[in-house]
Amino acid sequence: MPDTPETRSFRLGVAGPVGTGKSSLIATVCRELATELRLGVITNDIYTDEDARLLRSAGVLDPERIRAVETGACPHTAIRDDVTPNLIAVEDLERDFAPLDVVLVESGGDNLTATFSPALVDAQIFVLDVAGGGDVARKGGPGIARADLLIVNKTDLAPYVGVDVEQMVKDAETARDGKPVIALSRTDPASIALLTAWVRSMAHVVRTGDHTPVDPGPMAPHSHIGENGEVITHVHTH
Ligand SMILES: Nc1nc2c(ncn2[C@@H]2O[C@H](COP(=O)(O)OP(=O)(O)O)[C@@H](O)[C@H]2O)c(=O)[nH]1
Ligand SMILES: [Mg+2]
Repeated sequence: MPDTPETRSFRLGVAGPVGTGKSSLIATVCRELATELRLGVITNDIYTDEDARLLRSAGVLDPERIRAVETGACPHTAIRDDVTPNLIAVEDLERDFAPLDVVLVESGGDNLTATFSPALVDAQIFVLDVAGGGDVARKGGPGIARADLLIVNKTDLAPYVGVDVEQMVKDAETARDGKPVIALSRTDPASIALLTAWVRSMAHVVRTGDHTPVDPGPMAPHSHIGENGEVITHVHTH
């Protein structure tokens, strides 16, 4: 079924390394915006539907609006190179719950440099956390430098891991040429309000056709451990 203005949602990717808080951020967005915007969620997991189950059990959205794509050994392939299973999942969700305003797509998150193809999402958030170290933002990479929004998450943990949040945000802003950075914690309502305001305004810009999806760029060469324990090393050329 072709996209029509009635069924096409704002597709928002959420990428970033494992454990930085992508699922939690999606749960927060659902909790805050589910009465205002019609939402759906797609998760990408390697072999399971763990993230989808976690989000369903959070009780922030009708469980039927949360679906999982199982990606196999190389989860970023499903958000960059062969986005077909994800596109089908998004379009199915859009059709089953038409009309949806926003579909959030969570990446499998195996790699610091994995980002979404603009063929799959209209805009993307890249999530770092303070526990990953204050210098991560300075190191850059396509998601950090060019995602539409960068989140420095779990700021409540900063005192315990010796990270200066203000400095980390400054470093990130320098790496991003002025594109937005939000220091976020699920315990800080003011930071959550900044996040929801960004989602709301991006949904509006996408709906009015004033946004062109941008590819943050190819990821660095990297290796994985395959299903049978073998090491797979490869590059993505686009
Ligand atoms: N202290 C703190 N922990 C958080 C926050 N957000 C998420 N977490 C925790 O970080 C861990 C990983 O979160 P999750 O959302 O599963 O990360 P994902 O792998 O990126 O999806 C979980 O134990 C969450 O409870 C936060 O703002 N503050
Ligand atoms: Mg997750």
